[in-house]
Formats: sequence, structure tokens, C-alpha cells
Amino acid sequence: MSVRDVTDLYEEFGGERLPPGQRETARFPVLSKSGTPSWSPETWTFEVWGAVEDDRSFSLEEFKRLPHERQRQDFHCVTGWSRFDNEFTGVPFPALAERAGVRDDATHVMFHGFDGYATDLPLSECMREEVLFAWELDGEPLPDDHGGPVRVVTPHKYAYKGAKWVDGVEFLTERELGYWEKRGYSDTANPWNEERYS
Ligand SMILES: Nc1nc2c(c(=O)[nH]1)N[C@H]1C(S)=C(S)[C@@H](COP(=O)(O)O)O[C@H]1N2
Ligand SMILES: [Mo]
Repeated sequence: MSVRDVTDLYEEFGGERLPPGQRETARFPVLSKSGTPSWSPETWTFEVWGAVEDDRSFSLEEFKRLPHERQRQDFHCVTGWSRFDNEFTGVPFPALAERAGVRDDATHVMFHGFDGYATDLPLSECMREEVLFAWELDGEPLPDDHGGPVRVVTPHKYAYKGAKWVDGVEFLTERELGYWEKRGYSDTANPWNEERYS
């Protein structure tokens, strides 16, 4: 599979590849509000609901048959580390949105993880090819600690905007706040402006 390199997206934000206040690391630390939840490929389902034409539900097999691609991306954690050149394979957000038929009154999105996590973004910030529902990291199945079977990655935002263990996307008609956004993390989360806290 060919790789789309999106590591130059920082140019859109007018900054350096390494955002201010970040340190590059080769490790990939694990950060979760609680432990790593368990799941099984037979019972895992992915739901799309809210301001859409049709609610949708996918099995893991169905989900992986959606249009997907491999991308090389950077990953910026709000706690101060960045990991460059991660290769994630998954469904770009706009492809999933097209399947669901997003209604005109949808303005925001809530991503839900099956550990009880949630994180929100404006719809316009999700309708980008590099927002992926990813199930592979560097050619291997996404490790459970990093959100397997499927997680969201948001290379244009701090990584708390990328829900691990994602099993639901809710289209909203007004802004709501996710888990960390309710607890004082920035809702906009632009790493090049150091939008860490609200
Ligand atoms: N479902 C879920 N997603 C989550 C979290 C979480 O606790 N639960 N933590 C977030 C935070 S704060 C960060 S920094 C990244 C960490 O991803 P990593 O563990 O793969 O490094 O996942 C984000 N997504
Ligand atoms: Mo984080």
C-alpha cells in the first residue's frame, strides 16, 4: 500500500514541524485515563448516530472494508512529547461521514471510546483526510494499549483529540465537551499555538 505523507501539515499552522514546548521522542508512551479495556473481534461494533441521514453500525470486518489508506503522520501529546513519522492505516473521516450522510444541521462531532472516554471537535476540523480511524500502526495491528482495535488520530491537534478504543461517532447540532475538555484541557488544542489548557 502506498503511503501518503502528511508530516508537512504544520506549514498550514505557520509553525515548525516540532510545535513549541514539545520534545521529540522515539518511544511511544501510553496515556490513558484508566486501564486498557478488553474487547473481542466477534462483539466489537462501531456506531454512527446523531445528525445523520441514517444511523449506521459496522462489525470490525465491515469497518475494515471501508475505503482506507496508509499515512505518515506526527503525533503531539499535550504532556510535551511528539513522535514523528508514525504510519497509520485507516478510514479518513470524510469517507466515513459520506457513508453516514451527515445532515446540514450537524456542526460538531463527539468521538466515543469504550473505556468511557469522549472527545469533541467541530465538524470542519474533522473533515480532513488526515483525521483517521486507524487500525494499523507501522504495518502491524494497532496495539491494545494504543487504542486497538481502532483509534482516531488527529495530527493537527494534541493527541487527546484522538479517541483510543473508538466505537462510536456522534454528530451534534451544537458544541458539547468531551472528557478532558470538561476538566480544563483546551477545546481547540492547536499545538502550534500551545493551546493546552482552557
Ligand atoms: N479512549 C481513550 N482515548 C484516549 C485517551 C483515553 O484515556 N481514552 N487518552 C487521550 C490522551 S490524553 C492522549 S495523550 C492519547 C495518548 O495516546 P497513546 O496512549 O497512544 O500515546 O490518547 C488520547 N485518547
Ligand atoms: Mo494526553
